[in-house]
Amino acid sequence: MAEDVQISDIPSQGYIARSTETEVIQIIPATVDFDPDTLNLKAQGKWVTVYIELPMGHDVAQIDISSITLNGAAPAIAKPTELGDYDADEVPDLMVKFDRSGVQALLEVGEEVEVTITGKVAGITFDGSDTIRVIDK
Ligand SMILES: [Ca+2]
Ligand SMILES: [Ca+2]
Repeated sequence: MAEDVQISDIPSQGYIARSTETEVIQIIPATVDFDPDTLNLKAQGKWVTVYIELPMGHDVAQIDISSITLNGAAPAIAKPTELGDYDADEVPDLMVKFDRSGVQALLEVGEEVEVTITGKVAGITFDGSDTIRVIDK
């Protein structure tokens, strides 16, 4: 497993360095909120929603929508997206949507299911995850 190593001398950039066996990759740790918090695999719906926040020094407006995937597989939908501050914490966020059935196909029932969002902002990879509940009834 790759380990996350904090680089303490550049905290304002909010980078972490992730070491693999062959290289060190610069990753921006994103804050991700997957909505809904409880996903019912039986429920009908068109989309699920994800809000992405980046650490200071990175601009969510520069996120390349086409680079965003959920669990490395489901691509974000090109439209609609929205820049805003949905949780009113003064950190700008980007809302993206994913095809609901495509996401549901990737997830299994569980009380704590991790959903990971990765993508690129200004050419640099970011990732972040949220924990949701997945039910099937
Ligand atoms: Ca959530
Ligand atoms: Ca926010």
